[in-house]
This record gives sequence, C-alpha cells and structure tokens, in this order.
Amino acid sequence: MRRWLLCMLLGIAIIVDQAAIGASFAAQSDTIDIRVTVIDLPPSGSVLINNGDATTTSTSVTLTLSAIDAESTVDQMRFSNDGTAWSTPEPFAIEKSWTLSDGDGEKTVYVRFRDSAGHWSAFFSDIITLNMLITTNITYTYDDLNRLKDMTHGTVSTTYNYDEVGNITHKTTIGN
Ligand SMILES: [Ca+2]
Repeated sequence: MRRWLLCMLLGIAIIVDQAAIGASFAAQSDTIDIRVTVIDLPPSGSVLINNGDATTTSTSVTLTLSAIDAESTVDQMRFSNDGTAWSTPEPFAIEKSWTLSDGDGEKTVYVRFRDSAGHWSAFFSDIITLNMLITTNITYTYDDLNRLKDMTHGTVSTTYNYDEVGNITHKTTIGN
C-alpha cells in the first residue's frame, strides 16, 4: 500500500508519495488543486483592571490586555463600560488607560478584539469595585476644650463655633 502525505505550505497543497521522500522528492511528487475551507475565528483574549485588583478608589484605571488570533494577528480593540456603547476602535496594545463610569459600586469593563481579517470577538471583561468614599480620610481638629472645631472630609471642610455654654452657634461648610 502506498502512503500519501498531504503537505500544506503557504496555501499550496501538495500530496506526496511517502516512498518518494528521501529518494527523488521532486520527480515523484505532484500537485493538485484542493479546496480547503479555513475556519477563521475571531481572536480570544482577556482584560485585567489594575492588574486584577478587587477594589479601586479612582475611576482612572489601567487595563492590561492579552489577545491571540489563530489565523492572523490581533490588530484592533475597543472598550465599553456597559457592554453596549463601545469606544472607537484603536490599534491593539497590551495596556490602556481607561475611565470607569461614575458612582461607587461594582464596575465591569468590556473589551473586544479584532483580527486582521476583520472578525470582532465577543467581549471579554473584568470586574472591579469602585469605592471612592471610605478611603477619603476624615480629619478632625479640636479646640482647647476638646470640642470638635473642624472636620475635613476630602474637599469638604466644616468649621464649628460654640457659645459660652458649649452649644454650637455656627457651622460653616466649605467645598463640595
Ligand atoms: Ca482569526
């Protein structure tokens, strides 16, 4: 029985008589047309927000991206905070500065990758919890009688004034 090898190189298919290998390869091989259907899948990949941190105190985050395409290269990427509204496609890079949506809570960032053949992937995502308030230090200062004189919370500062028997007579808040 003769055994045949199907060799694929640069899109050209060659069927080779295996017995010819090592003997007279050029003389005993032949070429034929073979219709090959190549399934070209979109890239697969991943995204990490702030290197996978569970929480952040800022809406400004860094995305670390990884993507691979089996048939060609990954050439574009786009992002979303809701999985519906997507940013303008941009060249693929392994890092991206991104802004989370406002408001404390769990945030998801979505990314899609496109291969050089134009196939957009489904989305990949990561989750991080935005918590801007609890890490804002509250600073208290007290007067000589150990009464609260000033309280500063982020950009908000509140100053207290007292009458001679210790009642608050005036409270001033600056900032927002
Ligand atoms: Ca592909």
